[in-house]
Amino acid sequence: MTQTLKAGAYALPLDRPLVMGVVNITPDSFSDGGLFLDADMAIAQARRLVEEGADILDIGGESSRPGAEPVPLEEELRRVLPVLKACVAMGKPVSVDTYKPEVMQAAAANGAAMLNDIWGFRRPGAFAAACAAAREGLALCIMHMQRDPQNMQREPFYNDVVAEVGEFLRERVAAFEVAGVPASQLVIDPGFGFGKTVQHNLQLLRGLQNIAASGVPVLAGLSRKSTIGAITGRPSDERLAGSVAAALIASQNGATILRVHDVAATRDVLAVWGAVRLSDVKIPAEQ
Ligand code: HH2
Repeated sequence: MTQTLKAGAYALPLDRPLVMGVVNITPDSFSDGGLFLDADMAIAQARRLVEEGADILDIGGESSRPGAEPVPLEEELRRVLPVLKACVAMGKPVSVDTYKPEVMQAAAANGAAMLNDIWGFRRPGAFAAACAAAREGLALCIMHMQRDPQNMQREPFYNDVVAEVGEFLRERVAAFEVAGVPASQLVIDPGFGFGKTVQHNLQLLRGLQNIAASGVPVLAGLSRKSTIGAITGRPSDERLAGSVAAALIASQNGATILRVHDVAATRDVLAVWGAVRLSDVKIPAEQ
């Protein structure tokens, strides 16, 4: 039977990787900062991503790039809520990227299908807010981060990054299960680039199967990140090919949700992989 992720009104089948399109309503995100700060621009971008085939939208009002400044609650709500409402009306599940319990609450009340927390719901009040949202049917994405966005890239250290990140995620899943949230509403994410060196990110990508072995769906976010830049030598707006390569490898190694800025290209790459992997894919008649 196909595994599904329960996310708000949606039951998302996980028999093929899902593409999560990113909309950052921020002035300072590392790859698209300032492009969609205006609500109308953000909504237009979300519509574009849906047209390109996004299965899920992920909207965020605070950048988490290394050294980013926290955004006051009122400002985050002001950025996120109008865009959330418009995206919900597009008929796709919408995830809200936040660590603030008040934003989680507002997201649940305004139709979000998922909460995505780079802190793994460890900030004060976040776990309780996430459990309450899960009782209303929302999915929760638990991400691993070493330290915090201010300090995370100052000499990250692990004895065994795959084992330690896997252990952290298993513990968080267990905590939610004890609190009554079923694994069918949970997603785990190793947090590429969050308190990790390029080597750590590569080890995690190589060892992703170990993290996926827990059976909880894995989300991977490598799109345009500095690891792709370090490998290719390219600035963030020229990392498309590197990013889709990383998304493909993540899928092959067990990721079922790919968080990306470039939806169309990612879908094409995954379609080719799916056609090779699955014998029952319907290919249009040859031209
Ligand atoms: N990466 C970013 C933000 N949120 N959430 C999850 N679950 N996984 C990720 O890898 C992840 C995330 C950073 O990317 P982006 O949103 O493009 O940049 P910024 O944080 O600067 O807005």
